[in-house]
Amino acid sequence: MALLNLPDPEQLASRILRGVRAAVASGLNLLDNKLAEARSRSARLLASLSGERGLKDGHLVGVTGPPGAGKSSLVSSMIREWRHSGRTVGVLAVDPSSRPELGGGALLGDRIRIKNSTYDEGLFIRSLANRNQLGGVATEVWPMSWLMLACFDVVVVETVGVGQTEIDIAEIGDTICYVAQPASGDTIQYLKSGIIEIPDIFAVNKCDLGAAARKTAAEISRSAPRQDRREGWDYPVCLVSATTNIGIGQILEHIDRHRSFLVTANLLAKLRASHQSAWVLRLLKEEFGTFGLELAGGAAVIAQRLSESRSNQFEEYERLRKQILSRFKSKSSSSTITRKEHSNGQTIV
Ligand SMILES: Nc1nc2c(ncn2[C@@H]2O[C@H](COP(=O)(O)OP(=O)(O)OP(=O)(O)O)[C@@H](O)[C@H]2O)c(=O)[nH]1
Ligand SMILES: [Mg+2]
Repeated sequence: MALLNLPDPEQLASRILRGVRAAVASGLNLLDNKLAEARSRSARLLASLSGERGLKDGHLVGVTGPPGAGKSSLVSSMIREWRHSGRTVGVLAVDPSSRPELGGGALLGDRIRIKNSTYDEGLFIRSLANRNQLGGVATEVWPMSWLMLACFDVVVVETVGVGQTEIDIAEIGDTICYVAQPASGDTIQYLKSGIIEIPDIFAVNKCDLGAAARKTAAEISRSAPRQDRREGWDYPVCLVSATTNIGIGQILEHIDRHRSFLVTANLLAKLRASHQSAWVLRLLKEEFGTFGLELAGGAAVIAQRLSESRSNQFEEYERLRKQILSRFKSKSSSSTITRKEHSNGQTIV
């Protein structure tokens, strides 16, 4: 019965590509559905969407940083500017459900919603409770952001930086923006950790507070040089204030400049393809475990196959899934035969 309620993926894709908001919402629900049939339809949906926009359009921006740094306020201000310039925006706000002060609900998007309260066709916000950590944020969020990329010019994923999620966001976004809280222990911790390697742009928010913000910006600028620095990119550190609207234009310029940098350096398509492969692997592992991956040749072989695949990776995911399932079946039927032989006494000497 449940299958009857699942949408036809190809029809849904064409409605999403036309920007029908109800279709976007229904697509996100499908991606969120863990039933086997829903997963298969999700892969078909993503494959249909990818065909149109591929690996080159839109901009996927990850915004991360410590709790209360002003990520949502900053995203709100950025949305206003983007909408002014006529760009459409989709937002996924990931809320760790373990934060009791937020009542465990999905509330991060609320501040954005309140600030941009007038109804706007060109803005779509979805709050996600980070329901479980199985597979991390990226497994759930990446396909959703991919779907939104099919119909919005800019897609923002906001996550609270709590260790692993920062690593996860690096596997989702084209451009990662870290929002720092002035004079905060979190930022110092951050600078000391290897996570400093992840962001492309640093925004020290609340610069209306004065010296504390300038000091934090200087600390970030002075911090250890990145080992994996991308040649040609300058990792800007800027002072902004979301509430008084200082530096918003500047941060948007950096965000656009980073995208142009990726395109010019021929990195955007590669980055997205590697994010896709990582997601396919994670999903297969979540669904079938290490044993399942072994049935398809093991993680290294699958990663190789995905990187060499000329076809769409979502279709490749479907093929791998079917391959693993059929090998599961043949394994279990061959073990049944062995048991029968034993019970017949034929193999017992
Ligand atoms: N003074 C000042 N306060 C700010 C600024 N930006 C945000 N705030 C305040 O900082 C607090 C947290 O802002 P949020 O935008 O909810 O921060 P967040 O990082 O999204 O918080 P979480 O999602 O809960 O982690 C709020 O009280 C904001 O009003 C700013 O530029 N200056
Ligand atoms: Mg927030």
